[in-house]
Amino acid sequence: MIKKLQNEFFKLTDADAALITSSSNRKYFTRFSSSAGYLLVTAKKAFFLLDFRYTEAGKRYAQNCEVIGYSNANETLLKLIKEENISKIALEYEGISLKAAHSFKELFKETGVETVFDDKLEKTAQKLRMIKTKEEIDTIKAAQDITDKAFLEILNFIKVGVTEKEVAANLDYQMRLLGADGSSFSTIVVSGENGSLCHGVPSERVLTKGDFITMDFGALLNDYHADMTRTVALSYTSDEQFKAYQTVLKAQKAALDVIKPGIDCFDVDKTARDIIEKDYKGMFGHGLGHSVGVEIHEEPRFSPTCHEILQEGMVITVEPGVYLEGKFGLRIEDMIAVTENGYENLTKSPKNLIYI
Ligand SMILES: [Mn+2]
Repeated sequence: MIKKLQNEFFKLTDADAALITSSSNRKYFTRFSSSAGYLLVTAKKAFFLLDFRYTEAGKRYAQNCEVIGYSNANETLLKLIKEENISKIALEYEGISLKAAHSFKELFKETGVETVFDDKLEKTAQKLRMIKTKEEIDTIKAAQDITDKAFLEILNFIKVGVTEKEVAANLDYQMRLLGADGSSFSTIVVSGENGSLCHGVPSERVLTKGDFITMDFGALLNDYHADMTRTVALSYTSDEQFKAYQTVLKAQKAALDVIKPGIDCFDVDKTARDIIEKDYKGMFGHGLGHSVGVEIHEEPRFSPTCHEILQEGMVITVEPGVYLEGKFGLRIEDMIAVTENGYENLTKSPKNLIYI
């Protein structure tokens, strides 16, 4: 990954080094996750500065870089800058605080080193991260496999009388038992009238007959995220619920049908949105999907504002929903990988309406 960054970035810039501070880019380029650290990249070399908590593990697991332990980050950075004859350093654009950007600028100025504030480093990293390697896709597949298995398990747990919180806890537990490192994000379980809260927090609400139960969850594995949503019905559905479900399913299938390299992300979103808007105007207020990788939400997106063109190797969710305020809501989410001629659906769970 670092080789790719070196090849792409130093063609675009007159900086002779890049300082990567965001945890997601550190993780992406070194395959090593840490809560703090600095990755200094030049055209030929890469140094990963880590504090005592991570130095030994970093030396063991971080890839394509030299790990250097530090007790004083600034001193170690300045020493390296001198040794490598660096005169101009690029910082990231997003993922760095204004405070950190200013203090780096001041620090570097002391030694006559210029700081570059543009978005080239950011954009290069983003472009690389959009296209997943086979190894990355295999990791996401393994994470999704755990997620699918946890879904089958939870179907045995859901019954009248259990709470949303209990369902969420059990989903998390099942994913852990199946080998996940954790959950990709705080598991969402919303039921009944809570279902219209797309990203609602699981509550003490007790499941009752006639509920739609929406579960949005995913396993985290080796720093890669899985993400899926299913809505199931407890015992029975009203005509209104049934119709809404069929509409969302139809919209999702239609969107999936247009996915292949060369298609504008906007058009995939529009395909699903047009179907839902016909009967449920204004009730599908979020984007159709987002990419996943070392972060749960990455670029590109299936949304009314994203005009990125689909390419082989992108991994994106397709998650239409309908939310009737204070009544019920539902969402169906699959995660797909764009292939040479179309896509592979990484989510294997059934999506015809399940009654428990
Ligand atoms: Mn999602």
